Amino acid sequence: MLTLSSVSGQHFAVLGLGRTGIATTKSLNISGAKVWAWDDCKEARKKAEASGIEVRDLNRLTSWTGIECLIVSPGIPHLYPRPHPIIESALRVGLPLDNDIGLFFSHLCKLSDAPTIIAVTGSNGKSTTAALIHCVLEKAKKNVRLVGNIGEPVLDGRPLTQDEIVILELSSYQIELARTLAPSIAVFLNLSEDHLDRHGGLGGYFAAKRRLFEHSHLERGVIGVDELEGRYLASRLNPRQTVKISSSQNLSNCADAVFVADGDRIVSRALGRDQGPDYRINSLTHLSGRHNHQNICATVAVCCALDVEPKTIMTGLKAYQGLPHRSQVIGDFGGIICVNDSKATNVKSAGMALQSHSNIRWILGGLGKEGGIFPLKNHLNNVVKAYLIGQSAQEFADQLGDFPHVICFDLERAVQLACAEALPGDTILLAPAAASFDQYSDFSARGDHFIAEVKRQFRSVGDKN
Ligand code: UMA
Ligand code: ADP
Repeated sequence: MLTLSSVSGQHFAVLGLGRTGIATTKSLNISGAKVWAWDDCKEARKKAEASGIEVRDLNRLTSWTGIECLIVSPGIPHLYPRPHPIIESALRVGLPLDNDIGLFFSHLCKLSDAPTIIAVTGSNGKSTTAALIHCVLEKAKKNVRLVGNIGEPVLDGRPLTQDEIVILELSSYQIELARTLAPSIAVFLNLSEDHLDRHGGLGGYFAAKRRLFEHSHLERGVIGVDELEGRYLASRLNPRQTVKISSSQNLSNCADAVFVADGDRIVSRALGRDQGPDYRINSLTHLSGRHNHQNICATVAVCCALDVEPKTIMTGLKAYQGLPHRSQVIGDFGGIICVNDSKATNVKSAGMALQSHSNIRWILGGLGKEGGIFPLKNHLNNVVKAYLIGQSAQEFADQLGDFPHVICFDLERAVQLACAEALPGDTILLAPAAASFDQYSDFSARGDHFIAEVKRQFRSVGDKN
């Protein structure tokens, strides 16, 4: 647990007692601050109380006087689609809102010997890129830690040391609410539609991500310029601080990109010319696809900024083990490949998955996002049949029209049917293009369930044979 400077004796309110809220409350408490914490879920409150946290119903507060700030968990809406009532009440009296990320950076800004912070954001590829950077820097024998949206709250963990490099994955929710942001290296991978309800549309979503680059501590911005938003963001930064990366096949979009994926290699360029060294990526079959090449480009750019040798970068890329629930091959069951891409929670990432396999029996659905799966209608060439689950099943079925599909509602039924109908050479792919919260606590619970069902189905087929 991190001890924060300058909060001793202050009084905070914390809303949400999931991973973030628990870690934040404990960190504030050990730093000498008083905390009143609340969660709308009784179970979460009980768990928090059992670990010594002072739970107080913030809905019933008659006055916010004496409270410094309301610390909000990332999953709780503070503005759109409508603010949580406790936040609305705090805003009415002008109470500042902040989060664990803001507290973390505010603490670092007070240290004379702060560690290096690398922050990674983007609509897709954050976790993969953050984990890749971590893997390469470990190979370079740096003292590294990987935290943030990837699952480890930033205020959890051992005390920070000056020689440390913190790789911090940040979601738009986390960036938007943080009152202080001060990474020395920040990465923007890409932007596509996601979380639009929480940001009042694409403009609000992009504005949230941009905040990561709007401060004076930034030494290096690594920017994916394959979309207009990335090119715009790069144009706002000091060119000497900016490293543009591209995995686009359209070179006119990236004439001045410094690291470019051209299929087989990552090329480093300056003034439109190849400068070398090249990074041969065709052997990295565990990081295949244009989307992963974008992640590799970002990793190379960050590690070069930290003066890691090209040879060590390649060693780290080769050693990368992959993360569960992202293009995770569960196995080959008599010629039927099963892939768990539960983290493909939006249209763009599901589209990447559909381009990476053939003869796909596609399991999708959940808590659908604005626009549903309409843009994926152009990516169905590799799909044999769709198996629809979750709240969005009917909406997605309507959008698929006469494309072969079946409404299964739950994952158990979908896996059962897909396994029964699949032929050798087929791929059974979970790439939901939707959030998981209608049926699961999160994407990893959904992915774990998929893996268990696949194994169960093929075991029972094996038993019958
Ligand atoms: N809660 C309320 N009232 C509400 C809504 C929620 O009290 O109206 C309570 C819930 O009962 C629960 C708590 O808030 O007890 C959950 O808070 P949270 O949703 O912020 O979740 P945490 O456990 O704190 O996890 C968060 C991130 N979750 C979200 O952003 C939704 C985790 O990212 C992150 O790993 C963790 O902090 C540590 O930093 C997950 C995620 O899905 C992986 N992120 C999204 C994504 O990647 O797309 C952004
Ligand atoms: P995030 O943390 O941003 O959600 P992940 O690395 O966890 O990203 O990957 C989430 C999903 O997006 C997975 O389905 C993965 O295959 C896909 N993906 C990974 N990198 C990219 C990228 N650069 N562009 C588009 N999709 C990507």
